This record gives sequence, C-alpha cells and structure tokens, in this order.
Amino acid sequence: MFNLILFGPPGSGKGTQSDKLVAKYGLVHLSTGNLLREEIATKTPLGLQAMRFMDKGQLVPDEVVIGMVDSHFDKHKDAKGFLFDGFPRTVAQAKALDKLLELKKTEISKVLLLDVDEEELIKRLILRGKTSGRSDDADENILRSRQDVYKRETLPVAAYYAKAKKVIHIDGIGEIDEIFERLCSHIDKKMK
Ligand code: B4P
Repeated sequence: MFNLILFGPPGSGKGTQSDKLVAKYGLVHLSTGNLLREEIATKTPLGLQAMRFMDKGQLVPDEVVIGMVDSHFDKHKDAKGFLFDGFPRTVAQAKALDKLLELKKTEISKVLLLDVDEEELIKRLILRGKTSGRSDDADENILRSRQDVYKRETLPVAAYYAKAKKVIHIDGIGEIDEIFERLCSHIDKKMK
C-alpha cells in the first residue's frame, strides 16, 4: 500500500489538491472534514456532537474522529493506498493511525506539508465563506482561532513525522495546477 498524508493549516488547499491527487493516483480519499460534514448533514448523533466543536473552530474530540476513521478504513479493505486529508490533526490521532496501519502491515510513506502564510489563508477562507455556507468560514474571529488551534494542536504532528524523516515541505502559494505539479513530482519520485 502507498499511504500519503496531505498536511497543512486550514485553507492551505488540502481538499482542493486531494481531489486531483486521488483522481491521478487511484488512492482512497479519507477527509475527516468531509466525513464530519456528511454526519452533520444527515443529523447523526456523531454529527450533532461534532457540530458543536466545528462551529466554534475547535477540533472534534480525538475518540470521535478516530472511531470514524477506523470504520471508514474497514470499508476499503482492497485499497491500493489512502490519501489522508485533514487527518491526523493531533499527536494522539497520529499515534492511533500508526497503530491502525501497523495492523494492516503498512505505514505512512510521506507527509506532504503545504506551506501558506496566515494572511493568504484568511483571505482564501473569507472568500470560500461567501459561497460555501460553512458556519466555520463565516466569521473572521473563528477563522483566526482555527489558525491558532492549528499552531497549538496540529503543528506538533508535523514534528512527530519529521522525526521519522517523512515530511516534505511544498510551497502552497501559486496557481492550483502549479501546486499540483509540485506535489506530483515528489510523489512520482517516491513511487518509482
Ligand atoms: P477541513 O474540512 O479539513 O478543512 P480546511 O482545513 O478548512 O480546509 P482545506 O485545507 O481542505 O482547504 P481547501 O482546499 O478547501 O476541516 C474543517 C473542520 O473540521 C476543522 O476546523 C475541525 O473542526 C474539523 N475536523 C476535521 N478533521 C478533523 C480531525 N482530524 N480532528 C478533529 N477535528 C477535525 O481550500 C480553501 C479555499 O482556498 C478554497 O476556497 C479553495 O478554492 C481555495 N484555494 C485552494 N487552493 C488555492 C490556491 N492555490 N490559490 C488560491 N485559492 C486557493
């Protein structure tokens, strides 16, 4: 199996690039943000619980997210690999993912980290908020607090994978296709 993590702050283009990467490489896309929004849309108990955190720009509790990933993972036993998007977002989630992959006798190949400065992120998310209908994009204070949560709770995940020499920094500023090419050139090298 070939498993990648697309990593970066909120608004760095993880969702945008993931759609293109799964189409090119035939990986199973596992976006915890999308899975949580589906749970909210269908008003499941998990969704109603998650909504309380997401609306405030906070992370959903680890046990909720890990359980959800676990069951999604089980639905794709024949996958040739996974693209994890927006997961793991805490060190506890990263450790849980390592264990899950170990049970399947596989591991994370690379963590591709999209570097984008904060003012550009806020600009993108304000723009997305005008059309997305996402309550977590609607208010600049919530957008700023999502960036703070990223620095405090999610950046340590990059340090966790850096210890295993798995992190590759990618310039996340520029045209969408240009950034896609940068990502592909690293993936192609790793897949050879
Ligand atoms: P996510 O759904 O993961 O989304 P995101 O971080 O907001 O955005 P992403 O980086 O995917 O940006 P996108 O491509 O859309 O998280 C939402 C929330 O869910 C979290 O805050 C949290 O509450 C919860 N959650 C999710 N996973 C969790 C977990 N594991 N644990 C706990 N809680 C969890 O791009 C943003 C915008 O920029 C788009 O409008 C796009 O069109 C634009 N854009 C993209 N690339 C661009 C470029 N190159 N130039 C200009 N604009 C660009």
